[in-house]
Amino acid sequence: ADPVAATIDTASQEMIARAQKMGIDTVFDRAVQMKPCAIGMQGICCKNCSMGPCRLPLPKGGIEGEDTRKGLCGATANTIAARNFIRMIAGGASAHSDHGRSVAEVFRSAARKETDAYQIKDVNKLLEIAPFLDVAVTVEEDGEVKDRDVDEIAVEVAEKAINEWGKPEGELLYAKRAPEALYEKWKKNGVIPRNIDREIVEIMHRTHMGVDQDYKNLIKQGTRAAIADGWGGSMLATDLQDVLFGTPYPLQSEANLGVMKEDHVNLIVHGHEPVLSEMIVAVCQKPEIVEYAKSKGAKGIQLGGICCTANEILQRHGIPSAATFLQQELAIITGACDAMVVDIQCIMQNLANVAKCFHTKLITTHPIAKMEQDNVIHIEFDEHYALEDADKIVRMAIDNFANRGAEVMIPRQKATQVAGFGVESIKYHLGGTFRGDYYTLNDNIINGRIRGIAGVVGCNNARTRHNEGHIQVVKELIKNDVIVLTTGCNGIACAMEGLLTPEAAAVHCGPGLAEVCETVGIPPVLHLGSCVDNSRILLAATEVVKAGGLGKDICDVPVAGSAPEWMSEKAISIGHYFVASGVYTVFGVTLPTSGAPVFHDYLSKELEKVYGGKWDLEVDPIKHAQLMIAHIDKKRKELGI
Ligand code: BF8
Repeated sequence: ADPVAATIDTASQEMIARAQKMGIDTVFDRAVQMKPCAIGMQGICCKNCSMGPCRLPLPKGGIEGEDTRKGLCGATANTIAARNFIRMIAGGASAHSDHGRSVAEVFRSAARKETDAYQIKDVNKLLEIAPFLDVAVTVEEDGEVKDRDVDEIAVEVAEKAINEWGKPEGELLYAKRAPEALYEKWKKNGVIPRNIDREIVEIMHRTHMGVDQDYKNLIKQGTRAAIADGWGGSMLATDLQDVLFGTPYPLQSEANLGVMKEDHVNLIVHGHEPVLSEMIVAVCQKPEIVEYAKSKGAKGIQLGGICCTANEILQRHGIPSAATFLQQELAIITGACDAMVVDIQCIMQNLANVAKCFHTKLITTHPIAKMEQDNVIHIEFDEHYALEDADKIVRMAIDNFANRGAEVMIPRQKATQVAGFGVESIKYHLGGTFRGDYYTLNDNIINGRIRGIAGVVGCNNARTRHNEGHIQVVKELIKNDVIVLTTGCNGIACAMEGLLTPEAAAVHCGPGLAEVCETVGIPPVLHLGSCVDNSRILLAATEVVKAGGLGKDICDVPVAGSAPEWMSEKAISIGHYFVASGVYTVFGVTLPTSGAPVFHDYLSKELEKVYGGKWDLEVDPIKHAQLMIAHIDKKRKELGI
């Protein structure tokens, strides 16, 4: 791969070139060597039974007249594309939700006081979410209303929360956190999730050979599972993480490979669940551990994060973000990564091959995520021995410091970032006690200083130039006075570009947004955390509705969503719960629906009539942002502002 064509980031360009010189292949090289399957890309390859795979390519020049394509069983292109699409939702929703379940289980251990490694850090958040889980925070005793014991509330919240994954009856409790109009819409259309796991299982059933064959009915189940992700598994993950580890609040940090330090032990944590990374952070702060690192010749320990683990420990502790998804191999290619510890999701198997070329210890920690290569060390992380396990991992990194070769080369590039935003801090910065919580934000949207709100999120994808889409879309939005809420790898990309600083307002924003950001002292792009924290965007949008003046439902608000460089199934689930929550959502790169035009039109036109949100695809970043702005303007017009 040509390093400059592969990425806009000069630190990454240096590392790609270095890898090539050393004869080590990275994802950027593999993307050039292997082209994707044109049929699979269009979403019309069905391999759900062994009579196939049946492939239904779209004829060149499109379809004239009746579309007679069908698989052996008769499945049409629409059915196949819809099946594949909702299986992606099932994959994404299960990843987010299983993560949420792990957190809920650790939370239950903490609430029952079975572990001393985890405690309840944010009692306010616990009390705030309890009523949504049907847990009372007060009791009546002797005719008097009294506060209930917090420990008791915690145990009940834990049990009720875990119940959401598999309760035999009733409906997802958090569905009622949505604006009433949206809840009613879901109810009317029969898409309120029953429990989180069931909706995912039902997708696997419905897409089995010979079951659901109507693309509209298939996507309806996709909608129900996606809502169970966004307003269920992901939202519970976010909430319980906040209760356990603290609700994020704005703080300053740095981003990009340049956060690694030559004279420090560099320990990189990569993956998703903060249950592990929180413990690593805690151990690295212990004076005896720092002393131990010094005794081995290092000046200290430099922690860095990759992917959403980066976002989790950034938001709560200010630990710098070392890399986006596509830079993970490059972190090892610096030669300075003494250990990389991974848990689940977005971890490339090739890390093990790259680690073989250096001294880097690659450590897997999760029972459901192991690697086959023999240089990988597995230390299974057990929440009951969390600190001991974390201690073992950190010491392994320290002991490995002395084994570095001569080939250390850390790129110098890093940028300052202000991160740690959330529903609560937006309340503080753009709310006010005067007229409701989000009054200042709404007021500035109504008076036009802020044109609208965009949620720009998601992955990197080696099929498109690394970070180019992210940065161009975000810059175009803020230039046009649209405030951006970011999560996931988009957040890291924006941080690397310096967009997560208050100073970025004067340089990149339109006059209205610049004025608001400068007055309040916030960046024009607010980092809300990891991909499960997209639930924060849903709740922020709900707060906007509640604050008044901008309609009765999320679909009334001048808001749009985007994932310019998506690649994972999780992104499809997120995209779909955004759409089902009333958000116009544009994806870059490609959508696996192009081979089934009728199904594609259903997603990008018809769904809007049902939920108020719809899908769109636009590869060109500027046009992509302009589509979002046009939608925002349409909503403004409808509101008469
Ligand atoms: O959940 S944005 S590449 S890191 S999938 Fe993965 Fe995509 Fe990054 Fe986190 Ni989200």
